[in-house]
Amino acid sequence: MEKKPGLLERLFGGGPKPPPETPPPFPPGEARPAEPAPERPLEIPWPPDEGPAPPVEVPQPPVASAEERALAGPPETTVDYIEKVEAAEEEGTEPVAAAPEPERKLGWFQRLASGLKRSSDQLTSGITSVFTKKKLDEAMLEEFEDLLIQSDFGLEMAAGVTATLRRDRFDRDITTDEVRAVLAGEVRKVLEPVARPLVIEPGRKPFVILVVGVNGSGKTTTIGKLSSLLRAQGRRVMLAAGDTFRAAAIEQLQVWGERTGAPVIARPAGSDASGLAFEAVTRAREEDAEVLIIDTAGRLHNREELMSELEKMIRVIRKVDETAPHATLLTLDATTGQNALNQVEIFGKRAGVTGIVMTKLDGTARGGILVAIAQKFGLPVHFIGVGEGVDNIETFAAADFAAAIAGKH
Ligand SMILES: Nc1nc2c(ncn2[C@@H]2O[C@H](COP(=O)(O)OP(=O)(O)OP(=O)(O)O)[C@@H](O)[C@H]2O)c(=O)[nH]1
Ligand SMILES: [Mg+2]
Repeated sequence: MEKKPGLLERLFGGGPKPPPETPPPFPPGEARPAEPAPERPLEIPWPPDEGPAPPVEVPQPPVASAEERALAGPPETTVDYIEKVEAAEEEGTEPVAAAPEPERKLGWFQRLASGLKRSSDQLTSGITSVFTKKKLDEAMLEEFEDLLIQSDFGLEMAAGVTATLRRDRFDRDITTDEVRAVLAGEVRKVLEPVARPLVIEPGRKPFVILVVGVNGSGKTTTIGKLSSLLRAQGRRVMLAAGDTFRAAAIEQLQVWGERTGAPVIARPAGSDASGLAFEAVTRAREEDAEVLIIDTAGRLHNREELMSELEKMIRVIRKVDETAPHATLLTLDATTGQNALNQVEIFGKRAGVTGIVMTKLDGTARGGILVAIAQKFGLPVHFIGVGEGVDNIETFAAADFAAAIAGKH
């Protein structure tokens, strides 16, 4: 299979540094000792070995008025973000890549293919039942178009693939393998521009990542997986339990923090989420974290007051660092199908989403939705989630995803 030049090298190259096994003590609340810190490997004690730091009361920031908000300007656009990422990539910045060990790399495609199995099985059996005759005719093309629409690829993609087949193969012999190859090729073309790694810009410290999405879309789990990847790269990571609604949500993040060696900034359930975010960015800066990942409460994109609350959180984060959040990731549950398109649209407008993580691709036959989203919005897709475990995250790579979903193993 042909690959984008150097992609694997970019994703897997340069063996990652393991996090320190037994971090020396670093009492919570105390300032980090000022010592010269080499970029890697990490010698700075991180995280504290006494568990997450207790909540610290900080003055609540005043809420920005409408005028202040207008002066602050619109959130950063995707184009700006892509330019920044390209600049960082040119500088040789290491992207966050899912592949901590060499063994992982060996089974990479197999793991991706098994994660996408339900989608590819549905397509494969559909293709087998549509392409029953040797010569390609109009009826087969129409049925194939319907199959792609039912598999959530979107109208445009379905029409595009069918048009390619009609143009190149009409009234000629065709095998199901050839159909799969054409499908994989068309999917790849659409996905290639959006398959962009998450790059931690070196000039931004802490690099603040805000994670947003509807209820249960996989925000907290994705944060745990990302924390693990970043820690495996030897980075100092801090997490913020910005879902202050539920005690269980705070505990869930604290467990991920403990598992991955990242301190968690939390406040008691019911606290103000913006205040927590303000504290987290302040603490991450004071304590020299490289990456701060802020969890948020799940919210339906059509609940106006909850979307306003998210905007407030972003405004308050900007009071500490006007360039933050540096990445706003939207987690999308692949099992929700077409509704994901509305989520991208509204979270994109209200929260300035810079990249997508599509989760639960392992649990659905609707993986085609990722292609529909790529085609409609062109937003970067950084990762896909293919299971509940800490390792069940894959760096998004267009050609591999296309081959896996088309069942072209
Ligand atoms: N199969 C599968 N399950 C996943 C994946 N990602 C998350 N989950 C599961 O989906 C459920 C919800 O995940 P959470 O991470 O709690 O989702 P959330 O967006 O934080 O949810 P709220 O905080 O309630 O809005 C959990 O049971 C996760 O284990 C994935 O990629 N594959
Ligand atoms: Mg959550």
